Amino acid sequence: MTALPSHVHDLGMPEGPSPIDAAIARSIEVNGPKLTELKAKDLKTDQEVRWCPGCGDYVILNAVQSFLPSLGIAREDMVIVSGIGCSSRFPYYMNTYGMHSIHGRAPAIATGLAASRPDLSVWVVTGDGDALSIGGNHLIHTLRRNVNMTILLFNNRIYGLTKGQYSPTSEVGKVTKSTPMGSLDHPFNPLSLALGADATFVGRAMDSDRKGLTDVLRQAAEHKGTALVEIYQNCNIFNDGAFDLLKDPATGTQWSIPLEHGKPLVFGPEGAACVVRDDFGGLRIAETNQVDPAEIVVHDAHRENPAYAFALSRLSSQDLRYTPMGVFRSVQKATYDAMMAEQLDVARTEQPADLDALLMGNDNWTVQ
Ligand SMILES: Cc1ncc(C[n+]2csc(CCOP(=O)(O)OP(=O)(O)O)c2C)c(N)n1
Ligand code: SF4
Ligand SMILES: [Mg+2]
Repeated sequence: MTALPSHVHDLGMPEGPSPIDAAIARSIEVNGPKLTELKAKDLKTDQEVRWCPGCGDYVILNAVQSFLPSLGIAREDMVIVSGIGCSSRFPYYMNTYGMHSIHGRAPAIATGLAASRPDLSVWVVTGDGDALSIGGNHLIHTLRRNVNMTILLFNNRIYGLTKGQYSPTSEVGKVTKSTPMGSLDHPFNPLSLALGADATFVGRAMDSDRKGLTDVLRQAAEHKGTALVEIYQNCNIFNDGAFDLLKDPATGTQWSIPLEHGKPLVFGPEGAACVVRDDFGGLRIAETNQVDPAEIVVHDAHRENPAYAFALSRLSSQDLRYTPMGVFRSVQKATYDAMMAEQLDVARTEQPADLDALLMGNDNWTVQ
């Protein structure tokens, strides 16, 4: 195998301050520390919020506005890029920089921004249609490149903005305006998809669970590289109650598996159920009193091999039974933006700039 050139990182731990530290340092340098003392109200805008009353997007907006100030980043150093959809109206309601961009292209636009302005805290807000239908290709390539940004994927399992067509996360058999006899498509599991692209940070949270959502957001924000957070979001107009099985206190504890790094995967009323390894390298659910405690899997979000996190993502079925919630995977790998900056430094310092030579290239002919 050819050795990497000296200016290219191998896949070890990235060096230097985290993006948040860099953004804070710059913000303090430019604005002084006082401007970073934000409150949730400082992040609200004067825009009329156009979501339907009762939409899950409101609670996510509130959670994000309450949480972001704790990062200590100035408003002008935060950017929220979205695509198209109800969820993608998010930047209007955040008093930060932002861009309501093109359908499915938010990760591409955010990639350009994050790569050229590593001092910024870059966030993408997208929906299940925006991210996984028209934007599927952009999403997977951003994840594999590990560009430094946090992607919030609001999954309501429906196209909300266009009034209720089925989406790539709708269940098989879903009856909608565009599938009057029931959807025939097998849905994407967004986290399995992301892990298949070797995403370095993958998490899942519920819109109405302020504590759980904030906890995942914090870990995602601190991550160096692309963090994907799937947020189950209720669309009370076109897909109401989609996540009630997990939200209802009577059933939620039975079917949700809380993920905490270093803790055994025991869940359900009185810890009656647990996660153990199956015979084929995957995971399966067992009754806690039927297995040796040593067999119970201890959650390790930092495992380098994505196979474990992938197996976790496959525990849940379309009907949401056995749904892990929390951080599935959080590993460090060199980021695209840092490596690109290094290449640019090398190009600037080691190779004299010669525009004519660049335009002519190495191979050219004169046609007579
Ligand atoms: C190029 C293009 N194709 C299709 C549309 C129509 N369209 C707008 S939003 C949307 C899907 C939105 O679904 P999702 O991303 O799940 O967002 P939600 O409204 O559910 O939050 C579609 C198909 C469009 N605006 N532009
Ligand atoms: S259509 Fe659904 S997702 Fe869109 S604003 Fe209304 S409730 Fe929210
Ligand atoms: Mg949607």
